[in-house]
Amino acid sequence: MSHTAEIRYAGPSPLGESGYRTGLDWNTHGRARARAAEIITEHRAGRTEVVRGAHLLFDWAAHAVRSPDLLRVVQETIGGSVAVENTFLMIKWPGRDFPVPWHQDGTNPRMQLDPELSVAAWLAVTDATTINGCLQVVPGSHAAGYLDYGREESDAQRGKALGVQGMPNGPHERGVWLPLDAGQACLMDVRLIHRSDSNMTVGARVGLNVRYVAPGAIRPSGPHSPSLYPLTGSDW
Ligand SMILES: O=C(O)CCC(=O)C(=O)O
Repeated sequence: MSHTAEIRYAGPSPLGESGYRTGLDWNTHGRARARAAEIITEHRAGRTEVVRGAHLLFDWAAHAVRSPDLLRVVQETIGGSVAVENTFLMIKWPGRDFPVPWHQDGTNPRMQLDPELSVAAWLAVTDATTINGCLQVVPGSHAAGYLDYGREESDAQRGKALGVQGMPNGPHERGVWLPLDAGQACLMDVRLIHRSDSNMTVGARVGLNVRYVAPGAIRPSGPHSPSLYPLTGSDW
């Protein structure tokens, strides 16, 4: 089933021409790796791949979303009042087919995010490399605004991801890999097109995806609005 973007929101990004920013830390390398070891131990038996709302379930994730370096830059980008709209913990296990198709974080059948008032973050809990499934982004792709998308064809238990229509099923000639060490993070415009590959190594890759919003960022498609998790400010 395909979806047409309700509002395109084409235009410049609060994160500049590339539409993304690296060089941020959400934790020390050692602490992030120690956390990853615990997560891997906890989820190994069930081979859990996606945990939605991780900030509501795990203390470490609730702390991670408010880590000072990250939150400072989020506030510089979208303003002083910040809430978490959602988080996804993603574990790519060795030997599992788990590519994430090209997509934009700020649009789905339930809502659209205003790109001036929202920003996505990806936090490396393990190291993320080109071989174990780090992100690949298309710089500047935010400028065209939201694109039409459809659900991927997959029978994986984790559910079907949303993919931008007309994108190749794999790397893109204009794509840039964003390898990160455990403890590092990147910020992305919510319209930036990005993807990741399956993990081809023998160890698990763990990442936390966070969507931050400012008041007024969410345009719901139906009667239900997501419940927000305020971090700063009093306008909620
Ligand atoms: O963790 C990944 O590999 C991809 C995550 C992602 O792009 C997302 O959840 O929006």
